[in-house]
Amino acid sequence: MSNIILLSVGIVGLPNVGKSTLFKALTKRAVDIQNYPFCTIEPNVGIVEVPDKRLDLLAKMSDSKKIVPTAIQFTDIAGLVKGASKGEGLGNQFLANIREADAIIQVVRAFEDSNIVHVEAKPRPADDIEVISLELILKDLDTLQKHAPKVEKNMKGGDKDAALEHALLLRLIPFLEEGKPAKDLEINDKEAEFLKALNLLSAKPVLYIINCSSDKTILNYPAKAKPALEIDIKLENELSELNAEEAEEMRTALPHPKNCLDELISACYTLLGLETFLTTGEDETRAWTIPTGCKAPQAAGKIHSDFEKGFIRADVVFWEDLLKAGSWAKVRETGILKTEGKEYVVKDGDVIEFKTN
Ligand SMILES: Nc1nc2c(ncn2[C@@H]2O[C@H](COP(=O)(O)OP(=O)(O)OP(=O)(O)O)[C@@H](O)[C@H]2O)c(=O)[nH]1
Ligand SMILES: [Mg+2]
Repeated sequence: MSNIILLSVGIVGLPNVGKSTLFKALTKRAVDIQNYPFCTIEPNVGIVEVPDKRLDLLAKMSDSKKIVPTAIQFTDIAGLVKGASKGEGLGNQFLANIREADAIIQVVRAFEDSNIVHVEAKPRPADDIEVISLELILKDLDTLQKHAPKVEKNMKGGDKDAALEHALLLRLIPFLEEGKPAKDLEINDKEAEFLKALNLLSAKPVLYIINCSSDKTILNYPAKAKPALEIDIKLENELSELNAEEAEEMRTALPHPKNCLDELISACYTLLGLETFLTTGEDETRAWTIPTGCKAPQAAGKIHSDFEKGFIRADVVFWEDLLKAGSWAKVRETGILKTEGKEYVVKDGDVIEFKTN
């Protein structure tokens, strides 16, 4: 199997804020698992297609037998409570689940409903956000307290890297102690490597989902909770139970008829600095995930690991130009198709045919 990136996003938040309801809504559109044979699926793990209208259009043009979209893995994590970092509730289990995620969705309840119990008696979005962020930070401090003596020992042994890491820790620990997440610390490339190896919880990018009921007052939430999407999770879950036509009809009658779940999935992609390139042919039209700034040979390596070594060139056309022309032969004829070499940086929306040996 090739080295496909499968992003994993953990859904966190206080108990009873709508995490599982959001997870249910998202996983209604579960992918054909056969395309992702390397995944072990547990009840709280779901793999969800990344919606991409470009795929349908290109597949139609190429008369493809199948469409293979990219996917994101969501993990529904049980509610975190104050003290989780010290093992409160199911603390350690949750935190281990979060550690495996590439990014975090924090669900914040922003509506009052006396029928739905809130752990702190009443939802106060700003405080609720703080409780969760702080637990992640406290856990990180715990991790660093265990890690720092090792770094110090290596530094004393004359290890140059350890000295650099030690300097980072001298800045990072007080930063966390001020209640700031590791992701907000300004660091250089070398320090980013250390941070990556530490896999801290508060270093992961966060998307805030503000759960608001359309028929209830939306409580204020802090502007620094960014990026954020306002979603009526209960409504989205109800819509996800209808067939596509009925859901669309219901949606157009709403004050904000946009598809929030599509938006959420795309936002996760952006959050992680990822892009998509496409391949299309009679067999399949397919989307491939690459990190922003990826060069052509590495992109080829996503399709098959041998392609990276054997890379000769990439024939590239932007998806819209290909559709306008109507066929691969047409873009070749008219010179719209560009031949690119090893240094080409792949762009989101490029349709590519790789030549390899
Ligand atoms: N009115 C309203 N109720 C909601 C909404 N989202 C969730 N609920 C209700 O809130 C309750 C808790 O929802 P869950 O999705 O189970 O919450 P959770 O965050 O997974 O809770 P834990 O797993 O216990 O941490 C359920 O009774 C939901 O029906 C919403 O947008 N509006
Ligand atoms: Mg739940």
